[in-house]
Amino acid sequence: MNNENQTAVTIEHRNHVGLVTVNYAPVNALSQAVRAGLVDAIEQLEADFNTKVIVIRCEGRTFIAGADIKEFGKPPTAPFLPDVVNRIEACEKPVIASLFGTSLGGGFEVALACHYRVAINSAKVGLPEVNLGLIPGAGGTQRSMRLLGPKQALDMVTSGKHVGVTALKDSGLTDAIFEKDLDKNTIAFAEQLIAEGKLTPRRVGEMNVLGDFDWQAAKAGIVKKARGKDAPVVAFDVMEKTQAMSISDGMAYEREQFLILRKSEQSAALIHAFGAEKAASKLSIDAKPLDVVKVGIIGGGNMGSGIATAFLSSKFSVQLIEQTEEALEGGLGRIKGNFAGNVKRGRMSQQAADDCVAQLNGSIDYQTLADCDLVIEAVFEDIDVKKTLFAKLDDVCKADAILATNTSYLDIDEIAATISRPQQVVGMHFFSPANIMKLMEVVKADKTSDQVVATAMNVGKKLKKVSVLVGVCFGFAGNRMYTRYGREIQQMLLEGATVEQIDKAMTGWGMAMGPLAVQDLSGIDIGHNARSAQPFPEHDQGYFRAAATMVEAGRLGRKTQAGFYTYGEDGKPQNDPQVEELLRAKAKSLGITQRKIDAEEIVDRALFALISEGLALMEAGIVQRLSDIDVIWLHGYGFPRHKGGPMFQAQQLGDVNVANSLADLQNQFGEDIWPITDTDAMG
Ligand code: T1G
Repeated sequence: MNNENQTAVTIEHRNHVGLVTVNYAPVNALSQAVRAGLVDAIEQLEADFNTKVIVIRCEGRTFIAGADIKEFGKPPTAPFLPDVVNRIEACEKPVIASLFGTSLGGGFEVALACHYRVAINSAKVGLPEVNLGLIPGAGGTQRSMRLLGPKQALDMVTSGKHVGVTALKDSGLTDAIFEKDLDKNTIAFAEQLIAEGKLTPRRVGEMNVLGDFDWQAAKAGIVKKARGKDAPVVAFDVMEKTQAMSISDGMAYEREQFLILRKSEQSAALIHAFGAEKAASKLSIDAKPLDVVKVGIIGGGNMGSGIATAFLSSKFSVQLIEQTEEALEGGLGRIKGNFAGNVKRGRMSQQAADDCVAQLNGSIDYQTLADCDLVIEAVFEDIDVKKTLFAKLDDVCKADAILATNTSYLDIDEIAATISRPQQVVGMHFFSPANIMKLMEVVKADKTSDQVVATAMNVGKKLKKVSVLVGVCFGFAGNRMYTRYGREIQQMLLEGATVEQIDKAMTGWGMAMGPLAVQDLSGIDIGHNARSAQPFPEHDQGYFRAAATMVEAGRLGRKTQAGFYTYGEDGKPQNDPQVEELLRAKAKSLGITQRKIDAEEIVDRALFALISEGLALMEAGIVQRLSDIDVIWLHGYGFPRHKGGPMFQAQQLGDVNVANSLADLQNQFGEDIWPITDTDAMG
């Protein structure tokens, strides 16, 4: 063994049990040192006369969590993982995997190659490769269908879900599940094998795939769920094609398909998304977060009650404030309703819901906020209303309380400037429904202290949100880009693209919903009323004038059964010729000549609007990194994860192509609409 292998994988002897320990922080990923160390350890112990049974166990927080993502993109180095797992399986002495934490991907493949698996009851296993645009590349498809059966294996491989070992008990995954003392119990299990003379290896690779499984019936559901992602469909094809093959032929075909996906743009995008999320959680400041236990939430409307639900679900205690007893009752009712919904949908037990609701209190008296560590306001979007409210908070809240606003657009610097402790003010911008949507923008205002920023980010982590740090500007990062995107869509409507064409082009490209269907859902009048507070920019003919036309015609969206679409009794959107007529007339009145616009132009312009605004945000220092923008779009706006995010798309095109395309758009539509954006940030 060389030095690194020696520390990553070590051997100890406990009587006749050989203990192989992987110790490679943070998650025991299968780096070259771990792979080589495992092979060396198995070979040494196999040759060791005294050793009868071998245990593979890990130090730290988890059993092996998969291939080492840091090695992706680098030339592969021997020993390759398929050879490592095959070497473990081929071992002439029984090998036991001792599972805890999350045994994922290559880590689960190692476990499947062992002859026995024992686990602590909280352990989870999974084949999450599809989340990285891949399929298992070291026998995961092959051994899972042999051991767990095709149905369970297909479900795990194509969904990437982590599954608890207790849920897989009946499928024969584990030979023992322990409630505590994993190491002690694993060694006892090994000693029992020795005592019972069970010293022949049981190889999953030598099993046949059992059951008369209807593969074709399963396919349609997998293709539908994949929603444009290639990997789950490839996984299905691999498993279906290889089910009757030998393990070596099956693994060869699996590896071939794995290597093709390794080079795909989807995989690059998904791996980028994983890294971008990890990077977004990192701060360049070094401040210790404050403890937050009790949280005040002002406003029990949809947003406030969603935020309260999120906090209660993460075991915070919540004090809800409303203006009247009636409104308070309504807010408390909405929160309790969210928990009842969770119980009904099987997301949590009645007891767990009751425990969360027990931490909820409400009042119309602001004094009850005096002992809150954090207060978040989610009241009406009006700067004067918010200033008055912050003045009250300044009076009643304890000195180190963090005072947060959930505003989507307003100037937090202006709000903070009106109170005596602007360093305590921060934006915590949740997305609706706040108890479901993963994204939270943490908005650092001019005077916000580092400690307050660190605390808000830490709270986001506890809420299991994806938190991204942004700076103050109109709409912060997400909504500012969303406005630019929406504006471009609106202009294309006036230029002659139809509602259906736009939505189809964008969903066909991968967006979760068409932008116009989204407008209908949220109510066209909401944005329109907010925008109408200012005069529409004269120079910008596209500026949300299509939306204004709909509102003027009383077409406010789903709530009036008519918006960009008309909604029948069944609630399904239908195209309405009246809409085209209204838009044609509007275009004519603005002197816009309508023309045919194809799907490619729609997607290009929508995407370049996002890219252009994203680059501007980076230049203005509103975001810390370009990849933070991708995280915001993946988690707040339904951007397809397998496309990585708007800035990943830009990077795929390259800075020269992006600069050229932006220059073309500027020539066509003018500098006011397509201002010069610097592509330097793309590096
Ligand atoms: N490789 C390298 N580093 C990893 C890693 C990995 N696989 N997984 C996590 N990390 C780092 C992560 O960047 C972070 O680093 C730290 O560990 C803690 O992570 C051939 C193709 C394991 C459930 O997809 O799902 O095997 O930021 O903050 O919430 O078939 O990380 O501290 O510097 O997320 O407790 C399959 C992905 C690979 C697992 C832990 N495996 N990871 O969650 O902590 S493909 C995965 C996770 C494969 C074979 C193939 C989670 C976690 P830093 P964390 P966490």
